[in-house]
Parts: sequence; C-alpha cells; structure tokens
Amino acid sequence: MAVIEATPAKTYATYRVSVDEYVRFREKGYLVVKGLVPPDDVAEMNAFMDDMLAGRRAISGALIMKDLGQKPGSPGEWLRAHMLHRRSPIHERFLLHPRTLDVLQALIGPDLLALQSMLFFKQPGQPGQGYHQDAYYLPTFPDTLCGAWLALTPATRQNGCLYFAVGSQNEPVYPDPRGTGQALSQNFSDLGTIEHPSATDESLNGLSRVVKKYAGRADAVEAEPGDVVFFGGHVVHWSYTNQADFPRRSYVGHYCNARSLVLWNHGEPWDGDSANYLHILARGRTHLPYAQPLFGTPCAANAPQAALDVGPLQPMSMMGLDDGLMGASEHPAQEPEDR
Ligand SMILES: O=C(O)CCC(=O)C(=O)O
Repeated sequence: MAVIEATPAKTYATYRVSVDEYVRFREKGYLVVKGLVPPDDVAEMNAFMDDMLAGRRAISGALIMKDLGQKPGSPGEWLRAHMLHRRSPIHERFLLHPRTLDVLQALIGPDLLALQSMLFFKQPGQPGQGYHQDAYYLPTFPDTLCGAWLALTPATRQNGCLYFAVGSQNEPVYPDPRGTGQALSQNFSDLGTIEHPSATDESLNGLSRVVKKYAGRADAVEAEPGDVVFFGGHVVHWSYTNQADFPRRSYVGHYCNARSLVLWNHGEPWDGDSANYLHILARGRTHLPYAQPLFGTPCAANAPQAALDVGPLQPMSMMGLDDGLMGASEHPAQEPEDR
C-alpha cells in the first residue's frame, strides 16, 4: 500500500493555446510550448531525482530500467522509470500538472484521461529510443493519444533530444506480424507489417522504411528546462545516445481523450471490457469509468467543479434556417408523445 503524503496546493496561470499552435501541432506532428512548467517545479523534480540517484529517497516498487527491458545493477545505470505516478505524489502531481493539461485540453480534449508516465534519467552514454509510434504501444479507441514531454535539463542534439519525422503524423499505425497495433489500422491494402519498432539499429527497425519517405524532414527538437513537447500517437519519433557529459532528463506523460476506450494498463491485467477505470480523469467529464488520483492531486476526478469547467454540453441540431442556410439550433426539448 502506498504511503500517502499531502499534496501541496499550488495555483498556476492558465495557459491558453493559440490557433497558430493548434495548427502547428497538426502540420508538424508536434508542438513545443516554451517555458510551460515554471522553473521552481523543474528544480523540485531535479532535486527529487538527485535524491533518488544518491539513495536519499526510494520509491517502493518503482520499475526502473537500464535499457529497453533490462534491469539496472546500480543507480548509475538508471535510464528510465515507469508509472511512478502510481507510487509517488510528486510524479502524480507532474502527470496532472495544470499547465500541461491546459494545452492537452485544446489539442485532444476537452475531456482528458491521464494514462502513463515515464521519468528519463538518460545519463551520459545511455542509449536513445529508435523509431516508434506511441499508439502502437498504447491503443485508444477512438485513437486520441498524445504525449507531453517535459524537459528537466537542456535537451540538445549532443545529449539525445527528440527527433520527429515531420509528415509521419499522417501515417497509419504500423502493426507487427503478431497483430500488435493492428486494431487501430484496419482495412488498408498496402500497409504491411513492421518488426522491431524502437530498435536503435535502423537496419532492424521496420519503421525505417516509413522514415525514409520523410527524408530531409527530420526535426531535432532541442529544448530548455520547463519546455514541453506535445506529440500525437502516430508521429514517428526517436532519440539518440547521450554523448554529452551531462544527463538529459525528462518527464513524459501520455494522455487520451477521456471518451476513448483504453485497452492498456502497462502490461498489467484489468477486469472487464476496458482499462479506463485504472486511469485518472484529469479534465472534463466522461461516460466511461475512471480512477481517482492515489495521492489526491486536484483534477476532474476529485474536483467536480473542475469537471464542470469545460462548460455545459448543450445538444444542438443542424437545421435549415429561414434564409435557406444551414445553422446550428438548440435541440428542441423532448415533447411528451401525443395520446
Ligand atoms: O525521451 C526519449 O528519448 C524518448 C521518449 C519517447 O519516445 C516517448 O516518450 O514516446
């Protein structure tokens, strides 16, 4: 059972997304919002990571990896930790960071479900992650996945920043021959299958053929601490080995529209038709089940007012107007049937 510490209440100025940012997210497949998370918050997470690495803080049951699927021997080998928001208050708080949710609400909301978190230590010499599409791993129906990648240190070409194949956000999700990813991409004549997504060896990684289509359109996204990079579930992205003598730290959350069905629980089983009841309602409302935050971070799941803030859901009808044009009119109230 997790030890529950009080979550300090903090307020933030709401971030409002511009139309230009909204369009850029779709045109490029990603959007960088500079300085979205305040320096104090970034410093708090970095201090926490320093404490973890020095053994001054431990998170019981934390799943920490050395490389894809490998167990580290010592903190010096820690590459990334998964799903800490289910084990530690600060990681829950950052997954539900109001400024990050403000942006997501405009991009994929208004109703948001928070699904996944990853904390990257990416220390000098540690590998990147090869070409991949996030929705292959984390399918949602309808398909509304979006990542939010918070830079905790400078992210540069040298220490392994993110890269995006601009244009690949319009590609379908490529399934493997065993069927992973297939549910999202059905009824294609020429999609084929791919092997070894995320492999850093480009000759093995089946998405190399997709990246080749966008040759010359790979954007290296360098970032400063506090910048957040948003990207959808289809855009092919990757990173390289950290060749600097300083770490490239980041905290990544994955989210979907809370009205999408989620068939994912980080490899753990779930009961019933979907895993939605295990994921936190961050903003808005949903007809689907959802989880409460374990450490009490304020969000739509535990603050009904936040859920209502997205406004009333007024049913509208598309009607022919008197001037002959089509218009949206309030849906007429249901009359009792004539007898
Ligand atoms: O931070 C990285 O190097 C990779 C992150 C990534 O690919 C993801 O969050 O989907």
